[in-house]
Amino acid sequence: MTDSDNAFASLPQTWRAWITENLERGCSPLDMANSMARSGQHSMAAARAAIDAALRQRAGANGDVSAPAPAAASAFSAPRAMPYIDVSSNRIAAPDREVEVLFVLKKPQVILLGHVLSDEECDAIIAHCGTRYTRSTVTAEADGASVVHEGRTSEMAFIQRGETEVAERVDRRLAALAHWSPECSEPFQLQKYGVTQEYRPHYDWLDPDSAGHRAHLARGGQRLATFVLYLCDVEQGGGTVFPGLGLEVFPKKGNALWFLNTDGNHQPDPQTLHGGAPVVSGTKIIANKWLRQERYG
Ligand SMILES: O=C(O)CCC(=O)C(=O)O
Repeated sequence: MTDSDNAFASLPQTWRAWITENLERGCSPLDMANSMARSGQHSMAAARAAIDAALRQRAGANGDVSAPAPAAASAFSAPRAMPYIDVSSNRIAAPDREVEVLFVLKKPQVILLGHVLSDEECDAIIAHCGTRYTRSTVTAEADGASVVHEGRTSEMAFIQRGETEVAERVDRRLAALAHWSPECSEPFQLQKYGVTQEYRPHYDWLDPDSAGHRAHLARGGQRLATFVLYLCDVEQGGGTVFPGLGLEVFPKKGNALWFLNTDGNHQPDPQTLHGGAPVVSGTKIIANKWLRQERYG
């Protein structure tokens, strides 16, 4: 047995069982290494070495002759694909529309895009959802259920894939802008805020250490990036705020705010804390689009 194989074999039985079980469930090696490191019982390097060794052992047991040579193989060495917006020019030619780059914050990446939707598209999406809104919910950490929360007082409505031509068109446009398959994203979620309504600061990424979030991670993986589409202007208040960055973006009809929720290894980025400030006057309607690691639904 080589030293690197020993990294797995020398772990206590409970950790070996945990690694084996989670690999069988298809968990991401990096998420697993992070959880091991967060337990305080392993360094990140030791956790990665143990998971690599377990993966090699599995490949050997499955007779996988295509598995890379043991010493060189690592589940952690390859950079992972990320959605991205090409901001090398001040205007982006999406397939059916020219979009403006209004600002770029580099780290964490936050980009404001103008003219992403036409006024008619915004109006059509709002009209399509009509009166179907219900009180907004959040994902419960304990069991993943959708629950009403005092920190999110808006109302919400969903547009399923294929439900309306205009949403499909915008979906394809966003996918092209983000260089990401439209199938690796959640359906549009509309949020409507009346006066005083808000969504207090929170993260969009799903926490691999929360049992409730794990159920959602199993369906499409992590939320890598967020688009917030502003479907109307708001008279006063209702900005999208990033308290840790000192940044507030005010809604403007047709604009879209983009931010990455993870680092390049698909790990949650704690700098992405954000929220919807209370509306002071008027109504705010946005559509959220979350880009996932894998095909969703
Ligand atoms: O209302 C906003 O501006 C942000 C909304 C948001 O963060 C969310 O719905 O997750």
